[in-house]
Amino acid sequence: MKKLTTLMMATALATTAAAPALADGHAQKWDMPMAYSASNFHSENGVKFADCVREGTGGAIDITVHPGGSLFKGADIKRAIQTGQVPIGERLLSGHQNENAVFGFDNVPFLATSFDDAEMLNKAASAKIGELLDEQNLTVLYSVPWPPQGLYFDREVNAVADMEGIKFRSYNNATSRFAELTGMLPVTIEAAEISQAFATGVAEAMISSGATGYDRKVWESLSHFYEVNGWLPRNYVMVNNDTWADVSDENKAAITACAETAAAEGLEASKAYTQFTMDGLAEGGMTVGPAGDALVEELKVIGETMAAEWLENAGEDGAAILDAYKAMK
Ligand code: PCA
Repeated sequence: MKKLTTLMMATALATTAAAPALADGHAQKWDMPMAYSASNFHSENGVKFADCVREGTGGAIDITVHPGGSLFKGADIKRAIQTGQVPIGERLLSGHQNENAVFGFDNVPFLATSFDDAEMLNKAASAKIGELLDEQNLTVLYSVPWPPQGLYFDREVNAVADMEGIKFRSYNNATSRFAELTGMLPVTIEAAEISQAFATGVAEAMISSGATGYDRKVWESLSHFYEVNGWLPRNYVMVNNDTWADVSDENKAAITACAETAAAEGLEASKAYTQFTMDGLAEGGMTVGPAGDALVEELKVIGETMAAEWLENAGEDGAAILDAYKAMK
């Protein structure tokens, strides 16, 4: 008994010594839900961010990443952070265009089709996005783009007419709208569930990055990936405003520095993952290559319709983002 007490005391002392920054002696545990698979670059980047925060705050803030939609599904993560069910989490912001069309700024077809342009568009939008999210009790820590979006099918497709009646997996309102305009049938499915959806025929096509098709091994069900470079949607890591207000200035500075690193490293990982995952799709047996010129022309017409609809819905805020972006280009 005496031995055990001594051991416990020694452990307590050791713990205190290792974490001198903790005012009350306890680390704050932050659960961080993420929607995409553990092996995805966003999730790996999130784990590195959590490690950086743990180290930078001297152990005061201990973030545990829950990837793959295991704690909350993608669609529920933003609300969970807003309401304080979790202090922090990651979400594809364009999944919330129904709340405010401006949240879909990074999903306007053919507006920003390269990493450089997507970063510029993000610069043009970030102040407004930060303001809108703040009104929803959220503070943005960092955001990272997905690789360019291309079309996946279970068959060869050379024209929009070939898409008629195909069951199309969508991940937000804009991708559902894309399906409607191309004569496909949209069904919204989380990335974590697409392998199953394609295997069972619930879906036969989607628009996404090479990354998501690679992560979910879609070559088991799909045969073609057409590079379209339609847009580069972004994932946002956000913290609840009340949680953030309770963080000391010193720890806020440490977390902000980690967020800057995560934004920069996430961007580089996304770039590197682009070719790597397209090669992976080809190795899996898929036909991978640019969409044909005729198809691209048709997609551009549909893109114009979607861009006009977005601008109408996003109003003055949307127009201001477009103006700022064009001025930078
Ligand atoms: N992957 C995510 C969103 C964009 C992407 O490339 C998905 O398909 O759900």
